[in-house]
Amino acid sequence: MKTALITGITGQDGSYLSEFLAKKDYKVIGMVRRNSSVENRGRIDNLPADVRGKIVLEYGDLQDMQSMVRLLKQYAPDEVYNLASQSHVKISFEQPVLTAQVTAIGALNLLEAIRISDVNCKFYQASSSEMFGKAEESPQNEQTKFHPRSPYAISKVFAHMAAINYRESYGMFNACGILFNHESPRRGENFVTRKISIQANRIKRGEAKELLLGNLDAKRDWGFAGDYVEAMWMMLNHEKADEFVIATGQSHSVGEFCEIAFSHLGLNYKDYVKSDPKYMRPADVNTLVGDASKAKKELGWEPKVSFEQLVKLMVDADRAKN
Ligand code: NAP
Ligand code: F7E
Repeated sequence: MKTALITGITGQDGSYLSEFLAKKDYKVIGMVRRNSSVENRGRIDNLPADVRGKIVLEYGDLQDMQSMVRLLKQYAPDEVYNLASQSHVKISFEQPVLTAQVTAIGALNLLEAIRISDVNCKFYQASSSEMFGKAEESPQNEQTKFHPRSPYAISKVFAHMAAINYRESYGMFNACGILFNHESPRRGENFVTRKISIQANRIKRGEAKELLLGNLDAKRDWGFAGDYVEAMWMMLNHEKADEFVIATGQSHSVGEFCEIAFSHLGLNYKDYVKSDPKYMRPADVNTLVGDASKAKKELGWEPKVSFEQLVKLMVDADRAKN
């Protein structure tokens, strides 16, 4: 039985990856940070009992290297997935230093913890399409130049380059997945897709009258999180540590997401969606679209859920919750 250590296990991807690995008969060690309530463990605690039974939660923090050395020594994991981060782009403008401490230095702390503990493990870094930012070419692939547009994206570039540097310097098996936006019914409620799927349902039920959003013209390459965590595992089980873009190859605007979500509920989004400067960013990324042909060729990875299916499954999941 293999052992995997996941940071950020309580997040969207952490829950899907845990489920995926548990079904492959891994023992999953999830690092959780101390919180005044344990409610943020809902995504893990709601997993089926046979899956939950293979997951052990342990306290630790990306800002506390000692806690990670302890876990690495205690469990000697075969694979380490670094999914933890301050992952909200707009909030990174409000907390730039904290974002850098967690998302950039936190990743370096973990790489150092692995190096110091001398554990023979493979390492996955959750890199992001936000690193391309104001992209100079379209679609973006592994060779596209980075032009990060937020404290979050800058931090991800640092962590990405640190993982590559530790591979080149110390021979560590460090793989970086440059993942484009991926969503699900477990997506955090302040990311745009989930905000739309929740509020469209509230409007349908007569509990709300409008949906306030920021930039409706921003375009993203949105896929399903369940498809994307499989790519993480494939990268660590590939013959060589490398970088891979993971994306659908299709880009849609926030407005298009609204259109499908509302029409799925028999509503016209134009009657409800309004733009509010509060949700605008000091610098936004206008359009991103990924070219995942390397992942397809070398890993055999392909997305399974289409954009329209994704929007509808998120709206349906939030409808079923009430
Ligand atoms: P998420 O839902 O925001 O989850 C982030 C996780 O990081 C949570 O478990 C959070 O714990 C944990 N965390 C935050 N600060 C921490 C710290 N100091 N120490 C330890 N854990 C900490 O993010 P996600 O959508 O699952 O994304 C997973 C990773 O992929 C992130 O690194 C994200 O930046 C990156 N990424 C995401 C996407 C996407 O579209 N989803 C695309 C590309 C890259 P709490 O529950 O306690 O807050
Ligand atoms: O915004 C626009 C917003 O916050 C998408 C993270 O997982 O994916 C995510 O980052 C777009 C942006 O995701 C609202 O301006 C309009 O252009 O859902 P988002 P993101 O910023 O793309 C990348 C790949 C990551 O790595 C990140 O961790 O939608 N938008 N109105 C809005 N966005 C939000 N959140 N809220 C709005 O009201």
